[in-house]
Formats: sequence, C-alpha cells, structure tokens
Amino acid sequence: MFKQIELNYDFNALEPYIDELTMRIHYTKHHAAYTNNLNSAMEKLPELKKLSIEDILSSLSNIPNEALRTTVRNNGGGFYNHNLYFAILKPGGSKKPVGELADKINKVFGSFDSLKEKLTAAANGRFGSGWAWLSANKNGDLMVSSSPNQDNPLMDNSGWVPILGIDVWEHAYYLKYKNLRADYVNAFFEVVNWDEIAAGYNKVKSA
Ligand code: MN3
Repeated sequence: MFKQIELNYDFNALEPYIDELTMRIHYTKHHAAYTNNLNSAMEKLPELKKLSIEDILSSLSNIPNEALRTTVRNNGGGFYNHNLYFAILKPGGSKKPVGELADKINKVFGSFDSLKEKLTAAANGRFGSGWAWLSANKNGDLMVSSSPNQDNPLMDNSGWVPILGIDVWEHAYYLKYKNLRADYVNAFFEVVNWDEIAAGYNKVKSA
C-alpha cells in the first residue's frame, strides 16, 4: 500500500509563494487521487507488490496489460512525483545548496544561478502539463530535463533519479498565478529546501 508523505508544514506555511488553497487541493485531492488509483491498480498486479515505486516506474515494460501499464505510469508517476515535490518544499526555503551538491552544481552548470536558469527554462518551456527535473545518478552526475504528464526520468531506466521536481501542471499554480507560470516558477525557488535535495543527492550517489 503506497502512502502519501506526511507534510511537516501546514498548507498555509508556504504563503505568499504557494497559496494555502492550492496546497490543500493539491495534496488532499490530486495527490490523494494518484495514490488511490495506484493502490487500486496494484491490487491487479500482485507480482509487483514487493517492489519499490522506483523499481516499478523504471520497469513499466514488465506490465503486459497495456491499460494497466498506462494506469501505473500515470498514477504511479503522480504518486512518486508529488511525494518528491512536497518533500522538497519548506517554509522560507533554504536559499542555496551547500557541501558536495553545491560543488557539483558549480562543476556541471558553472554556478547555482546558471542551474536555476536551466531549471526555469525547462519548467517554462514544457508545453502543457508536466514537470521540470534536476536528476542525479550513482556516479554523482547531474542533469536538468523536463517530462510531459506524470512521466519522470526513472521511466527511461537509464539510471537518472530525480532529486528536485517542479510541478508545472496548472493545478500547481493556477488559483494564484493564473496563466503566469513563470511567476510561480520564480516563487517556487523561494520555498525550496536545498538541504533535503542534498540529502537526496547523497542517497542516489551512494546507492
Ligand atoms: Mn501536481
């Protein structure tokens, strides 16, 4: 049984950057629905019951039934992606990464600002609903990308694991920002918990 992560902050704690109603609906309706739909699908896939969500998403081709495979792709993706999204948010944020992740960001992207520009471009450039990602692999490399729908880099099964996800579905910002996705993306960076992302980076790297 897959469970939504518990939030260690209140729905209104990310104001004014992400508003209370958006957070409440996002977590209690959207994320809850992905999670419930995934759990229902898993009842029809007992052979996958022992696998982690990461393993399930990186081996979707093992699900022979096409309709079930699509259900797991969309709802398993939605479950996993939102667990990451809600985990890396923090009231007040933590303005930039430190330590090993910070060093690697400077090496790969030149500077933290340059990484932010790349992530912002990926988020704003994603046509329609989807996500922008910062991913790591076990060699400690970093990559910026974006995906449509609830897809994520795990699904390519090439060793990339997302450590930061920006949800650019309209449900993530429309109540407050309307059509102005770029304003939401800028605001998102004000409430990012880089300490949590660094912890994710270290975990992927040492796996
Ligand atoms: Mn969402």
